[in-house]
Amino acid sequence: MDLNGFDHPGRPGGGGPRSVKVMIAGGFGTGKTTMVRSVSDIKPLTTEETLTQASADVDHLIGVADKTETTVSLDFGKIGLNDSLMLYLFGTPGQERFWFLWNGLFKGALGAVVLVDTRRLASSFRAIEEMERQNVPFVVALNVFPDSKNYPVEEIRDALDIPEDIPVVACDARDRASSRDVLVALIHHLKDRSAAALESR
Ligand SMILES: Nc1nc2c(ncn2[C@@H]2O[C@H](COP(=O)(O)OP(=O)(O)OP(=O)(O)O)[C@@H](O)[C@H]2O)c(=O)[nH]1
Ligand SMILES: [Mg+2]
Repeated sequence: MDLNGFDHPGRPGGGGPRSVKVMIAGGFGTGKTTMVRSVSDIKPLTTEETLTQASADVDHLIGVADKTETTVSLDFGKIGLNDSLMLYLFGTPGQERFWFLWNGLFKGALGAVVLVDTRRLASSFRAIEEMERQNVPFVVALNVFPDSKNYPVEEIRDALDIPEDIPVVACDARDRASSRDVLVALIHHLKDRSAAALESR
């Protein structure tokens, strides 16, 4: 795959794939764990606990009523996009009570995927704010559920209040190829940003 130079080994002395830490973020129940599971080359580490009835009110289960588990710490997986680029994937917890973990989790991350469920757009507002606050470049991935409406991308962009240059792509987080395409879109976005930064020097 041609990632336009982003995938060249960056370590002094070369050799071995370049490793990049990528966050899989987004609101509660948007499909973060599903994406890490579907795309990882290794059996992912997940930290899921049973969703208790007590949290049903605060977790806004509309659209994900059959959800039984939630991430309490992180998901971890990895995927080699080609011989020279290895992505280490860190899925964040979605429940508000675990958001305090986000600060530490983002350390050293080069970029992020923010998963969005268009039936519950607001659940991902906080994740987008956090990317901006922590200055982490990101792409938005719309995880399409059977009853998701097909909104024009511009409407989604307006609703999420994100600028033109942030890619918005649709995906099915359960599908490996689709999830992989999202990661490739992120790498292209990172490459475009670093090229633009070099030009403006
Ligand atoms: N139909 C459909 N269902 C999905 C898709 N992605 C995830 N699901 C289901 O939606 C639910 C939520 O998925 P999770 O992967 O647990 O979501 P999460 O973002 O990790 O959730 P938290 O860790 O609790 O924030 C699960 O029941 C999945 O089986 C999808 O693309 N399509
Ligand atoms: Mg999860």
